[in-house]
Amino acid sequence: MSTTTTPTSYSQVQFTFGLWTVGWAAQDPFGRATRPALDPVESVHRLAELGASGVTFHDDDLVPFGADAADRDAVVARFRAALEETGMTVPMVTTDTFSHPVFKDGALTSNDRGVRRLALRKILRQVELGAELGARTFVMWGGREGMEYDGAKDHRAALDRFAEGLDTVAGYIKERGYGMRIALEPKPNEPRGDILLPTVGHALGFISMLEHGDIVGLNPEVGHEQMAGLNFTAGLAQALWQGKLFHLDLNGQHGPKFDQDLVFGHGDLLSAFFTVDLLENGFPSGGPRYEGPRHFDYKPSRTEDLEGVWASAAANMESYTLLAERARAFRADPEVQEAMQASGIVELATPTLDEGESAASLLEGGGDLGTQIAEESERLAERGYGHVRLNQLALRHVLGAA
Ligand SMILES: [Mn+2]
Repeated sequence: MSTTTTPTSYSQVQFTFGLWTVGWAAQDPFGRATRPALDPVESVHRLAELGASGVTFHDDDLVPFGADAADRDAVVARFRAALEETGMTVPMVTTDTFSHPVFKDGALTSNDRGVRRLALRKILRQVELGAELGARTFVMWGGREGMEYDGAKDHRAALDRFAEGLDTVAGYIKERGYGMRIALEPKPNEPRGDILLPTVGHALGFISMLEHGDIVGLNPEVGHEQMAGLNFTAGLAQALWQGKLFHLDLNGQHGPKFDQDLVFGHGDLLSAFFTVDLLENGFPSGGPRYEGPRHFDYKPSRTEDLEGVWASAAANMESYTLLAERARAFRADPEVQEAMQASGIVELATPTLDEGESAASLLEGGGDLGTQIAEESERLAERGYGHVRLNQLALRHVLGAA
């Protein structure tokens, strides 16, 4: 890593990591773990040294499943001490409602009412711990909320129960005054054949049906959208536009295949560039900005030893930092600004109708409408937009050739 691009030189950007990322021992459906389990306290120290500002975790990542109250308190006290020693924060927590066999048919949407009630208690218990540690965001990834077969769910009832569960948690957060917001994490499939709320768009639509939807937003993940062949930056942009980008998961993915969870920037690099461009520079026309942590949800590849784990954690921050530098230079480049002007990107921010103009007045103007539309279409169709030129300028900046 070169000295000018160490993550710590960009202290204004908050980099955070899930304990389950570096802590993944690399077991997969075909093979055993290739690395030993990591002590969360060691991860806090190592990540702090590398320049991260915080960690996030599922309940069971920190407190072993089944631990009694005394063991839990001891684990939390030791973890807290590590946070205080390093200055690391816990801006987000989440719940594991997918590992235990009890969740094989889902958690909040299991066909078994007893499982749904148990899931809620497990989730609410983690809300308490999150509040205790000052978390502002509570992520909910419904990894098992889904099915392998279309006939396995009554979808109306499943969506009702999903909404009921989320409203119960959101209502509790409000009632207790925790000031926390829930962020749903869409994923199209894996581990279930199909998962409910598979994309950013599905989740945004679903939130509009909730009673407490005002504190429910999104935690979009790069790879999850790309697994569905979707444009991650576009999904991120819509969540931001709707005031629903509460958190995010950065990683890398090579198109529609299993969830790779590669290092950020190691998948679709140009897409990663435009993601960082949006996060660091905002929309070209201004508007809402994402101010939260840059959170990495990746897996150090199974081929890596522990040294490789820490190198991969640093690689995420380096990728982001390098892309942020390139994105700043891209927007500041007069040639890029001119190309954006020429391509109509600036003009897109101008409302389509004039002040006081209406749909009816748009139709007025005399003459034959059919002929007018045909003539104007010919005239307006002559223009070129120059989007290819603009993309080549982006590529030059990404490659450091601008
Ligand atoms: Mn993933």
